[in-house]
Amino acid sequence: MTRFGKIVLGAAFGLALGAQAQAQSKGELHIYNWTDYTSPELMKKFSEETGIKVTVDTYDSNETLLAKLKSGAAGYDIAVASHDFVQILSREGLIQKVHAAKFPDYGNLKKEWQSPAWDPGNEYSIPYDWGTTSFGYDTAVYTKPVDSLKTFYDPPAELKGKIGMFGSPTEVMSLVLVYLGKPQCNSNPADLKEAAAVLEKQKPSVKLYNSDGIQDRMASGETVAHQVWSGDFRRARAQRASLKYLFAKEGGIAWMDNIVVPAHAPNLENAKIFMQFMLKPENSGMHSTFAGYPTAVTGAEKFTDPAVATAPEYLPPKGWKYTFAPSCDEKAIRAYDRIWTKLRQ
Ligand code: N2P
Repeated sequence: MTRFGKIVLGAAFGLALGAQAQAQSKGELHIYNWTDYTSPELMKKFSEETGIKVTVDTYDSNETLLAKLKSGAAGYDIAVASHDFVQILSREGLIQKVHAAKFPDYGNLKKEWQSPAWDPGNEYSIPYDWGTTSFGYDTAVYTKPVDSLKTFYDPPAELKGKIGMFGSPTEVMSLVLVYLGKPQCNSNPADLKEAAAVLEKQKPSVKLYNSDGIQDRMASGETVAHQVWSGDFRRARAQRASLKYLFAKEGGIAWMDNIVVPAHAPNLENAKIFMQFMLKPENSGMHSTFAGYPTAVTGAEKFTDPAVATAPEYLPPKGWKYTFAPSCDEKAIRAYDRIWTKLRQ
């Protein structure tokens, strides 16, 4: 037998084994997602329908996701990144193109979310869900009416020492800039000085800076106010009825989270199957019910629990001002990091 023949035979044998293994299992999918953001029921449905076994690992912020992928962590097939980080991840070569516009159900995406500014042509990503960022607080502890973010940046006695802040520099900076009425992705020294001063002054009133575990801290009363994402706060409120999410007069931040595929994902085809699964209204609606956020998929509403879809946190009130913070340039990111490092000393 020629050398060539052996190789071909070897390959054929390998294929036969592969096909046999496939009959039992369609392989694996490793998801890296934010905490409290992956519905176990939905993953069960995905596995039942596709035969793909899912494992989930979690993180607390876009910065953690970025650092993890930058560190060369391999093994993840799916990650979820906010809109402003999709561009950073693609620029750094940390995620790969999936050409989502070619997926059969691509048209299920609402027109306004197709080909977004952060990913023209949806080459890298499909939107997962969107929400807003503000503060939520316990009206049983702080009983006066609240309409301003000032209550949390310059808090009254009742809230001192009991406030939770995010553990993410970009998310802490974007909201304080809204409070001050300053532009996002700001590297103007005077604006940054002002923002840093607000955060330094607030610091003695802050119990912790941590984006993980907010639902538990607010539900248990460990913190009585927290910087928080809208849908996560709804879930805390479901456990403690006196909680209230603030749509502040200064406005707020909005974000769209997106499903992306890390470079070198070991199960690229399964990752694409997952993305397509999430484009089905029924699955998207199940996700919405679990996480408490509207999604970008047409018809998902029909499958979203009405109690969730009508919750006050679910959609911002008409006329409320909110900003999708853009992806910042290096200069702003470095400036935010300096403020953050000093704040956390
Ligand atoms: C995690 C929710 C993350 C939303 N529970 C922030 N993009």
